[in-house]
Amino acid sequence: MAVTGFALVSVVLILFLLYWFLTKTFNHWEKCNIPYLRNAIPGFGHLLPLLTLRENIALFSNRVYKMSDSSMTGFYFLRQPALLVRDPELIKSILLSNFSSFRNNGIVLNEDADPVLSKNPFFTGDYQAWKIARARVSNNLSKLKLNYLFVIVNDVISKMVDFIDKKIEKDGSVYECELKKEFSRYTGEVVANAAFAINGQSFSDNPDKLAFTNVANTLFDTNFINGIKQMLIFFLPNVARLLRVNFLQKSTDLYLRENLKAIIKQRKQENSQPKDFLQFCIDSNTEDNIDGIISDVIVFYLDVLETTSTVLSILFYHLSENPDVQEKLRAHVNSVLKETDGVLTFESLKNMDYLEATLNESLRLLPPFGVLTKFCTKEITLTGSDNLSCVLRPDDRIFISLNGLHSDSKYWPEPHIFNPERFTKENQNNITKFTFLGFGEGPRICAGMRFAMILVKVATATLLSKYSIEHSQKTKLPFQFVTTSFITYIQGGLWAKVRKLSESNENDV
Ligand code: HEM
Ligand SMILES: *[C@@H]1O[C@H](CO)[C@@H](O)[C@H](O)[C@H]1NC(C)=O
Ligand SMILES: *[C@@H]1O[C@H](CO)[C@@H](O)[C@H](O)[C@H]1NC(C)=O
Ligand SMILES: *[C@@H]1O[C@H](CO)[C@@H](O)[C@H](O)[C@H]1NC(C)=O
Ligand SMILES: CC(=O)N[C@H]1CO[C@H](CO)[C@@H](O)[C@@H]1O
Ligand SMILES: CC(=O)N[C@H]1CO[C@H](CO)[C@@H](O)[C@@H]1O
Repeated sequence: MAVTGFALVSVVLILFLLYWFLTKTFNHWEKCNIPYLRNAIPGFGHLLPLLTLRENIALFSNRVYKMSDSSMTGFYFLRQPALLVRDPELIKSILLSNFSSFRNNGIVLNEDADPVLSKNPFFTGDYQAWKIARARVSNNLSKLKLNYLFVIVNDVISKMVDFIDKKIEKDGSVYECELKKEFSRYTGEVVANAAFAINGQSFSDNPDKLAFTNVANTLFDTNFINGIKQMLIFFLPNVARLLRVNFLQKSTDLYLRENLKAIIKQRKQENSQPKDFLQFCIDSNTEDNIDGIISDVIVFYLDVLETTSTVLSILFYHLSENPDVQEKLRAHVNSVLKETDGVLTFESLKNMDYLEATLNESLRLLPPFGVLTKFCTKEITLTGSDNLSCVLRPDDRIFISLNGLHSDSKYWPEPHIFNPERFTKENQNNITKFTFLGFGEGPRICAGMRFAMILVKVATATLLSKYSIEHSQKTKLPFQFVTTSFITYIQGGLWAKVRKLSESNENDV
């Protein structure tokens, strides 16, 4: 009897202690006097919809953003206090003026499980490691090098034009296509040509099983397994470390490695040094640093292939739905091209400011990364414009919702309307600083922004001067976001019809 009583008391005590442990941090925001989300679940905080893949981090942050009006909203990331920051002044402080308190992105990959990806500046945790990784990318995308890459990009887009022409010929007068898939051919081939020095077979309907294009597509597959992997890496990094979960599939890693080794060897034997991204990486690494070369190349691969094709698909979707903007943009592009006798040059891209405005407006409406996550790295007191004030300590997490900011009518009149005029020179002063974060801001702003703009401008200028992009009924509305990825993907894809402009139109150039 006494023994059972003792056991019972012990169990109750243990449960009590467990409950206390799992919830003891949950009074943090109350104590700080910051508005916060209610109903935190012991041990999980507010992450349950994310852990069960019902919502991704971007949708979650957007929902929290829309719940209140205050400069910050607290919630619990598992047991850890986390803060969604809404106030542009505070965002400026985090991304720029007080960067030293927020040096780390919230996602750090494990070096053992992901030897290559962990060297990507985006995923490096340690400040020194980040600085080195960042310098490498920046150096290797210097202006001179972009000039060389432009030649490759231009060559790839002409292959895409041939490809589309064939499709249009075969299908009759229009080619109806899923835009993300089509632009992955373009970005995939740029990566294959510029970084792997191979024909990626991206513009083939029947690529070899081992062609670059097939292997590349395994990486960002939005299947359930990848969803679980990303979820573990982002939200339960300790579990991910224990299980040695890797972001880059082993087979993809192996394929990339083998190919690169073979190409590097061949270049050495033939003593050839073409001006492409791979050669920049070879030149700036020491002889035997194959891991360094590979990781540099793969930074390029990830960011170019997936992000830029997503951005292009979103941009072209908006153009297909907004024929008046498309007409204006085409006229703008044609007038710039006219100055160089219809030939697209590296220099002429600089003059396509309306094209850049259209890109930014498209990024505003549907940013490929819907959220920025940061770790506090040094204690700091944040005070919002509404006088809310809170002390952040190292390891507290910060979230900035791009979707939330970009669709807030406080900063963007009629936020759901696609209107590139917002970003033109005349109107740029209307934009509240730090409310447009399509590329991020501050020291960790997208390291590939200039190259991304080149990729987008070359594709858009070339395609708009040859085709009209029209509405397709195949896009499923209203948008349902894919929840198994942190990148913005729309269920069922973004569709459009591509029609060749009549010769007379083309001659207007
Ligand atoms: C239009 C396409 C692109 C968009 C919208 C985009 C957007 C972004 C955003 C929002 C970030 C995070 C900034 C932050 O954490 O504050 C980022 C980081 C980064 N991006 Fe891009 N990106 C694009 C294309 C590219 C390309 C083509 C490259 C490389 C060639 C690239 C390389 C990087 C790198 C290395 C980082 C990490 C920077 C750091 O943490 O220091 N991006 N990008
Ligand atoms: C587009 O956004 C980028 C990043 O914020 C900025 O540097 C650039 O000036 C913008 N361009 C236009 C035309 O608004
Ligand atoms: C914040 O505090 C300052 C000084 O204490 C005061 O002047 C200001 O009106 C307050 N602002 C708000 C929004 O309460
Ligand atoms: C920018 O502000 C000016 C003056 O306040 C206004 O006339 C104009 O319509 C605004 N432009 C946009 C795109 O909101
Ligand atoms: C707490 C803190 O360091 N705040 C600084 C953030 O940045 C602003 C602007 O540069 C400084 O004035 C603050 O002192
Ligand atoms: C990609 C790669 O970029 N590698 C080199 C870039 O430039 C730096 C020099 O700043 C080299 O050290 C990198 O290896």
